[in-house]
Amino acid sequence: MAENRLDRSRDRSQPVDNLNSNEQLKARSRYLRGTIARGLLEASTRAVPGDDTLLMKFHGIYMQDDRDQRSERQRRRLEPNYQFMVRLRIPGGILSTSQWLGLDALARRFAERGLRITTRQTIQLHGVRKPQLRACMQAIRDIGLDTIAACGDDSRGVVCGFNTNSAAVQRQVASLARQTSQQLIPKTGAYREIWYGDEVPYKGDSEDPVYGETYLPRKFKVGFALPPVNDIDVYGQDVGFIAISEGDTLEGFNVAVGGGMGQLDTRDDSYPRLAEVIGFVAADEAPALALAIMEIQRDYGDRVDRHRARFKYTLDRLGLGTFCRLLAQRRGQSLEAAQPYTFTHNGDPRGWQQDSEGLWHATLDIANGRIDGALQDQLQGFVQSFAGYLRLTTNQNLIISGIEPDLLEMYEWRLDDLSLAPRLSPTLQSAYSMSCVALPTCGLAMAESERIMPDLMQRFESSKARFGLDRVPITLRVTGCPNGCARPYIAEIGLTGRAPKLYNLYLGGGFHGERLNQLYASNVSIDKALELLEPLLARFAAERDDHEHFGDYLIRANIVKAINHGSDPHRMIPVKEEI
Ligand code: SRM
Ligand code: SF4
Repeated sequence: MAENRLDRSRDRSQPVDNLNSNEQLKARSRYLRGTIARGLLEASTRAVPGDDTLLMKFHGIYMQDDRDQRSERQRRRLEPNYQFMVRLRIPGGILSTSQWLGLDALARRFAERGLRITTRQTIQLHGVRKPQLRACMQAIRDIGLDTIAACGDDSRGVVCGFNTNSAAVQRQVASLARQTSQQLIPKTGAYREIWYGDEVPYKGDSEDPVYGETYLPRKFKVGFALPPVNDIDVYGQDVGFIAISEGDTLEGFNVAVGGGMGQLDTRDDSYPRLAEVIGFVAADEAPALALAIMEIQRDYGDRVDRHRARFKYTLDRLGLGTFCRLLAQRRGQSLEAAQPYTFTHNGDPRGWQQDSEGLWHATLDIANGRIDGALQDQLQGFVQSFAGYLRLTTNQNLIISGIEPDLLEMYEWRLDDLSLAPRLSPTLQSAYSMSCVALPTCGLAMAESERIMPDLMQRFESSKARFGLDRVPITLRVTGCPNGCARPYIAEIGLTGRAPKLYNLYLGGGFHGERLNQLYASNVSIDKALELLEPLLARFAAERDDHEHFGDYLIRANIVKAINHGSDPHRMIPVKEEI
């Protein structure tokens, strides 16, 4: 092997026999083709064959079934209500008005649950049926978008934060996020061949020279944050770029590596981890650096035990020093020392914001990112006569962006006319709460998440109000299983589903996403979780220091212990490895 790889990784010259079944499937898929094209034509079922469901993820598509209907359909001896979730690739979350209207039309024509803004600032369409999948994918192409690598063992949607301090820096960082996505996505002709029906000559091993036939051991996530705003939760990314700027000049990025949320409650060697800052890189080198890090994960990631295949585990196995040495070898130089920065904000801004060039932007609060029914119509009505652009956020909201000052009043009226104005001023708690999709579409959900949020929010807000805490933001995130799709392990309060109606309660995360929380109670109902929170909120209200956050208080009061797998942003590690 070229570089003394660890033995659970892949030597590309060797067969895949000893690797896990996903690796073997990728290797025999002819660069993500499998039998997808044939399976789509099979009229006797609304499903696609087993192997193809895995391969289709690389194309941004998940096979699901309506879990609310499972037992009834089983009783009637019908196959599950199979349907597909289509996830778009929208690096940085920016859409033109015509793309928004195109997606809106697509959702009405092909999907069943409207549009869903995700925690990685893209759109998911749920409930697309097999016979319409191709038409749906071509309609997505026709509005200038695609779904390449929105899922699968590859580089996922690249996220980019939002900061109005310098519009020039914002533009540069957003552009680098797009370039990074473009550089990191798979290049196989399978996508065009299967979904668009293009005739693409098969190029064998040059189909995807960077990835090779087994792609990555697991998903890989890159994000760009613009301090002091940590809206993207940069420490939750496999690779996080933290913009360092002076006025309108983007100096470069501090680089954080090894973040990730997913864990299995059944394995001690599985854990959420925060990314660690390892150095600084010039701005235009960011896409190439992301690629170099991804290639290390490709070569050193665990391809035997899929549960330990994420980059965070590779990093812990290699050790940070060895990883930095490898990176320096591949780049031909070490990273420079990390530069100082601070995060003072998490979540999205509420309401109207003016940027450094005078343009206005407004965050519309979209509860859990779900846009259907009346809300879908209202937004369609607004966007039809809107001259700016749209920005999806990693907190599942929608920002209407780029409004000229002389049009501001007109848009305020328009939002009012369409009953959208209240979304500019959600309750403080709502702005800091998130939940994942979970039931009925997510095949991995063990408990409800999105659907319990309205009730949970109301009860939690009443609790806070009882102790005079209604003006104190507390990050609250709920997921239907331990995978952590709403990044619950960095919230001040995290609830993760364990079984129907039962959750693990985690407390003490850092308000700015800088500290992991800790398990406080296992397998509790929502009622019990709220009951456990009551005395803590009471103590917090009575003993709180000025501007102290709930998570910080819980640590100070020794109610939970601070833990950090990974980085403490105040402990930056300027790594100067010799080549
Ligand atoms: Fe996720 C799997 C939804 C962000 C960690 N995630 C899933 C699947 C596809 C379930 C499946 O594999 O069958 C869910 C589809 C549900 C549905 O019906 O739509 C799903 N994840 C989501 C979304 C839609 C949650 C949301 O409510 O917005 C987010 C889509 C992001 C996107 O646009 O790309 C979403 N998922 C995340 C995040 C947050 C992030 O990336 O910032 C995480 C934690 C960060 C991380 O990756 O560590 C996350 N999702 C997972 C995992 C656990 C990965 C792990 O390392 O263990 C799984 C399960 C897996 O991959 O095996 C998963
Ligand atoms: Fe599904 Fe679990 Fe992710 Fe929620 S956290 S969307 S239940 S995989």
